[in-house]
Amino acid sequence: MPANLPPDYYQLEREFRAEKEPREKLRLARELLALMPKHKGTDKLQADLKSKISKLKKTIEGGEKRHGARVATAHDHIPPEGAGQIVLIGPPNSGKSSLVDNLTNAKPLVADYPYTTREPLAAMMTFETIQLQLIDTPPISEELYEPYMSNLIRSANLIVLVCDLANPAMSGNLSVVLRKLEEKRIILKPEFEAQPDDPRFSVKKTILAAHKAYDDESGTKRADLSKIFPNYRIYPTSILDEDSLAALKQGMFEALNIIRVYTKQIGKEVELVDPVIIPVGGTVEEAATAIHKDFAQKLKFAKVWGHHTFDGQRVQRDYRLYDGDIVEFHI
Ligand SMILES: Nc1nc2c(ncn2[C@@H]2O[C@H](COP(=O)(O)OP(=O)(O)OP(=O)(O)O)[C@@H](O)[C@H]2O)c(=O)[nH]1
Ligand SMILES: [Mg+2]
Repeated sequence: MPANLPPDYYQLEREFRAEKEPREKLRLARELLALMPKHKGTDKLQADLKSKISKLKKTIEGGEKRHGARVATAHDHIPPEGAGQIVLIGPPNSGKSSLVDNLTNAKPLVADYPYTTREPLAAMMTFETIQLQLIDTPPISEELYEPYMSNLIRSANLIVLVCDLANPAMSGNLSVVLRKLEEKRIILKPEFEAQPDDPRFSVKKTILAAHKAYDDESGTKRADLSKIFPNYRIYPTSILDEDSLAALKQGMFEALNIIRVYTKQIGKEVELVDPVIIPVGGTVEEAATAIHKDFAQKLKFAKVWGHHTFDGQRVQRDYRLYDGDIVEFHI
C-alpha cells in the first residue's frame, strides 16, 4: 500500500536527516510522527521512526547521566532544558547547593562555610513524568553580587529564594538580597506579572524555601519570613525531611503555571510519558500546536480522558485542558 505522505513531510524529513544535535533531532522526529498519516501503508515508516525516537532518547539520557550536572560556560545564559528553568538564589550558606544536591543527580559542593559555590551549575530534577532544570548559584551578599546573576534571573521561568532559618541574621541577609536585586532593577513578586513598561525593570515570580526548618523550633523565623514576604508561597524545607523536599518540588511545578497533557494514538493504550507542556488554561488547539502547527490546522476534533470529562468525551479545539488530561487528536 502506498504511504501517501503529505508534501510537508518530505521537507521536514530533510531537516531531520540534516540535523546533528540529538535534542533537536528528537523534536523533529516527533513532529514527523505526528504528521504521518496513520494507516497500513505507513506501518513500517512509523515503526522505523519510533525506533529512531527511542534511540535518540537513549543517547540524550546517556549524555545526561554521564555529566549529571553541567557547570555553565557562558554564565549569564544557560540554555533551558526540560519543562521549566528554575534558579535558586539566596544569601551565603543558606542551603542552595544542598537543595540541588538532594533534588537532582548533581553533586554540587556543599560546605559549612559561606561562598562555597563559585559558579552556576545546572542539573535536571525529575517531577513525576517531566524534568525541570534547577540552577544552583553563588550567594548574594553585601560583598558579592556576580554580574551574570542578573541575566540568569531575568531569563528564568521561576526563582526559588532559599532562606536560612538557622541563621540569626536571616532577615538582614534577605534584605541585602532584595536591595542588591533592586539595584539591578529586578523585583521579586509572588505571582507572574506583566513586565513593567520601563524595559530596564523586570519582575520575577518567586517562591520561598524556608530552609533548615528544624532549626527554627519556636517558629519565629518562619513568622518573620511571612512578614517580609506577604502573599508569597513559603515551603518549610530540610534536607533531613524527604516529604518537605517533595512538597517543594510540587510547589515549583505548580508555580510554573503549566499543565501536562498526554497524547494517545487512536485505538492504542495511552503511555503516560513525555507529556506536551502548555500553560494553565491551555486548550486542545494549544496542545496540538505544541506538537506541530500543521497538526493544529488539520485538527477536526479530539477525544479527552481526564478529571473534568467523561472518558473519551468528544471535544472541539477550544476545549480547556487540565493537568494530566489524555488527548486523542483526530485530523
Ligand atoms: N541543619 C541543616 N543544615 C543544612 C540543611 N541544608 C544544608 N545545611 C547545611 O548548611 C550549610 C550550607 O549548605 P550549602 O548547601 O553549601 O549552602 P549554600 O547556600 O549553597 O552556600 P554558598 O554556596 O556558600 O552560598 C552546610 O553545612 C549544610 O550541611 C538543612 O536542611 N538543615
Ligand atoms: Mg552553594
